[in-house]
Amino acid sequence: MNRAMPGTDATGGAPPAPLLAAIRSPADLRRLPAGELPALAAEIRARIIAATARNGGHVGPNLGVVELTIALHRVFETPRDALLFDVSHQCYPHKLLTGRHEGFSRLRQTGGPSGFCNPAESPHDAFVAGHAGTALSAALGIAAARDLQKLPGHVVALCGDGAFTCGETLEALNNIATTTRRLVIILNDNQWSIGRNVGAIARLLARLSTSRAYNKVHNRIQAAVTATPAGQRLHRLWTLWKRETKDFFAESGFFEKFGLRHIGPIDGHNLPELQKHLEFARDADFPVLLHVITQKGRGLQAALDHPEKFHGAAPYNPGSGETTPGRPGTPPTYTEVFSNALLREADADSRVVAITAAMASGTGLGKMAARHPGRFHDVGIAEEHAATFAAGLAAKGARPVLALYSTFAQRAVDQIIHDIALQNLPVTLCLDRAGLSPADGPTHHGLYDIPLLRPVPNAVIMQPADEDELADMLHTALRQNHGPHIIRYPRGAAAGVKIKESPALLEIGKAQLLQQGAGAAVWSLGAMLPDARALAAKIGARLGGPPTLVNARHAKPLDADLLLRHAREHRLIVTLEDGALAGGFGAAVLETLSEAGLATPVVRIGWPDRFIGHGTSVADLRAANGLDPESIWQKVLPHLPA
Ligand SMILES: Cc1ncc(C[n+]2csc(CCOP(=O)(O)OP(=O)(O)O)c2C)c(N)n1
Repeated sequence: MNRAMPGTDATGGAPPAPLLAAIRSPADLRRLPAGELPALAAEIRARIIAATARNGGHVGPNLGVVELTIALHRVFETPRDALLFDVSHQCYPHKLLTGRHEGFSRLRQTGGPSGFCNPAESPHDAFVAGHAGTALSAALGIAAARDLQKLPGHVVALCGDGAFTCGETLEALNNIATTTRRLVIILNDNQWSIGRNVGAIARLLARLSTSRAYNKVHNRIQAAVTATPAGQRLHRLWTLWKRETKDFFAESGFFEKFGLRHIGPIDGHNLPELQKHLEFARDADFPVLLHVITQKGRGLQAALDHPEKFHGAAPYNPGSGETTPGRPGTPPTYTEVFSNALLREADADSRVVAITAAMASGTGLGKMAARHPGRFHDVGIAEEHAATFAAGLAAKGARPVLALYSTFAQRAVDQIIHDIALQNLPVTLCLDRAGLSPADGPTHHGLYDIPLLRPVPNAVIMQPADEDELADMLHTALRQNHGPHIIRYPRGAAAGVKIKESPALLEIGKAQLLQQGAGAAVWSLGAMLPDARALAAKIGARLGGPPTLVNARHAKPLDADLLLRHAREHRLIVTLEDGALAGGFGAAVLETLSEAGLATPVVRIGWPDRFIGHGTSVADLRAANGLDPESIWQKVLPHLPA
């Protein structure tokens, strides 16, 4: 994994990095003279920019924590000490300092290092992460196990300010002081989640970080006192200082009330400062929260100018900041189609309210926020709250649309069951990235939404085969007086069909018969339709006549009438879905046939019962997991009627 691929150099086009090249492990870093560290930081930034410019990735978060990560590895000794990164999208400097710089140009590519932490990749990675808000709970568990076994070692959790909008972070905070005396929490405050951080906690942190203003004012008072004449100027500064200190000391009590010693804010780019404070935290026999102010995107002008775009960027030109344009004629993404379709619905119906959990741009809600700010809510990284909040809105007559990535919706399963479905409330859940997020990998693939939500009474689960159907499904869902209605769609370009002038009302639970044939019936869900068509063509050639082809539209409720008819009229059913097979759409087909006493053979095409890694492309991961066209054909072939 740490070898450069043929045709690429080991640094991926970054300038030479002699200091980094000599660091095989953090022990080498600790031997480096302090005077060399700024040059090392520059080398790390250059490597991050080179790799992300080529492969895409989390640019801003990583450029912001270079000095912080160097200081952490100077003070703590992984793997004896556990260093946990929340989300772990900011772990690139950590990877570069823990023996992974040689393969780093293959970051997020097939065979290269993952963009997130994973103990399977390195013993220096203490815990898997990709979802926000887990670091504190996991760190506390590790600390509790250490205490129980009387083991040596420190535990450090690095959490962004965005992570403090997660319920789980606050739940862990509530437990720390009663669980351990030795835990170091780094609050990496850059004021940004993916977009600007939101809510009262963001405001609280912003006020806390004014202690820098407090310091500045304090210094100016000192200067003014020694200057003459001080007069009014001194008085004005004095008043300001009092206000700042009052706010600061009042707010800093927030973390102290949880039993933590709150230190900071300190400058997260000042290595000696960082090292000094980290040493204090390391040696303390009480839990410490070190509040560190960093600049997201530091060292790349484009990332400083556009923090949201460069939170996680597609491949880009480091000079201009331009991302690589899509091929001309590429259809719009499903996200863009959803964004426009929602706007149309919201324009026509003032009950429509959009909700995001810190993913406004990723889920396409930016236009809604701009056009109907009063009907747009960014609740922070709080999917559970978002779902119950949507239920509350629906209970009082609104038509909430909750836009989440499929993988993050996993957080809200209880709320979808207990707060939405149990009350049959008309909430529309739009699950983007249903299917693979190839470069991000297992933490981000959206493969489990159907199995998680299919057993939920009252839930309707739809998946459009193209962008026109997505608009129809949203239109349809918003016209129901019950719910939840769940619409799932994948990352990336839609099918490229024309979207009708006005969306149509679909019949819930009805499939679309695309082709009546014989021998075998191919039932496809959503964006698997091109694969289903290709498979149907091969089956047709083999059987000497076309098979039946169906666009299922629904994973729940299934069109049982049509399915049972097909099971009786054909000798094989093939199902295709872009989701986990266990409990998925094909499983629903099997259950329906079994309950009707029909034994028609069913071949199910979907993702197997194992976690799927990261890779350069969907095609790579499909090929590696038996979902490429040839593998699909080989699975179906033995079951075709003679
Ligand atoms: C449960 C969950 N919801 C949404 C996301 C998407 N996401 C990834 S990073 C991020 C923002 C994190 O902000 P912060 O913790 O401040 O870290 P920073 O990127 O600023 O370093 C979000 C919302 C996620 N990873 N997990």
